Amino acid sequence: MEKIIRIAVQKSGRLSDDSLKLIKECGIKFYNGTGKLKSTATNFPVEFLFLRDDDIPGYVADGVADLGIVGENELVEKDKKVQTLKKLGFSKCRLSLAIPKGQNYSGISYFEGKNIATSYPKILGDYLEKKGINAEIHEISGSVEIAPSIGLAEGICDIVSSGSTLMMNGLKEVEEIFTSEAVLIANENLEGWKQEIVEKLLFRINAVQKGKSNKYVLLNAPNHALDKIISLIPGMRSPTILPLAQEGWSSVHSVLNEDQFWENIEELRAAGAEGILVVPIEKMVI
Ligand code: PRT
Ligand code: ZN
Repeated sequence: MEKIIRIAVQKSGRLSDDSLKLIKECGIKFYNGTGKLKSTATNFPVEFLFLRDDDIPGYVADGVADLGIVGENELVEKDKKVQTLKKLGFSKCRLSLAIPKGQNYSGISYFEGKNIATSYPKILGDYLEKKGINAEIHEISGSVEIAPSIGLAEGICDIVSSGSTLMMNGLKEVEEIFTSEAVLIANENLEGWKQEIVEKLLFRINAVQKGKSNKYVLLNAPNHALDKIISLIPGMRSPTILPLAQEGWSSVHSVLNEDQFWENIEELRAAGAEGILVVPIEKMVI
């Protein structure tokens, strides 16, 4: 049997595009025809299963899939035994409690004895227990935000991103109880050869992530300012210095974290740097 691992990704929804984008950025090619539930990569030993996100933690825990990409909210709610290998930085959102906007909110004790609609009974139940609040949890699978206006519940606990869904439904966010982003999860008992493939995949994901948070910086500087400028943009090992055609000037090339660039930009200019270019990096291996 050919040695390939299986990754479960969301078929269609808020995780799908970014999951597939990450896989493509890792240089993995596959055919993703509409309606297909399975696809094998052509240049990496991996097969994809396209599933509903709710099913991903269970499939990975059972070993039907070796890896999965899923939101932490879904992962914690499903409470399956899997390992989290990596935070992926996309599909960020929060799980919050919200109440009708006309109500006065006095703090978490507001919810004592109240009825709260949610699709996340476990996360909400754990939170309320930790806070010592007794409330009735009303589990519904969708359109949670309309529950208060139809008299089904006095508050809700749902995923919030921009907050506009809450606003459109006359609700206000009063407590953030959980923050979430997409994560790469794995079965807890991967055989050695599978782990080797997972390591290769993680190596690529790390290179993509590092590339995203770093920039390639090119600038021109008078030679007398080079020491100062090198100290501001030290780069991976050290910057590249190339002489310009104009006497007394050099071109400095370096790699640095985008935040570090913004922090140092004034000092760079004050030191005499000019013609500064900042270029995206596709992959970075250090
Ligand atoms: O069909 P399937 O079961 O696979 O998908 P799904 O409908 O259950 O999930 P989907 O695709 O909507 O979301 C997948 C994951 O994306 C979630 O589990 C979260 O981890 C993450 N995510 C990020 C979000 C949001 N942002 C989000 N805004 N999930 C849902 N929403 C919904 C939320 O439920 C609410 O209705 O968007 C609305 C709020 O958005 P704002 O911007 O108006 O605040
Ligand atoms: Zn779902």
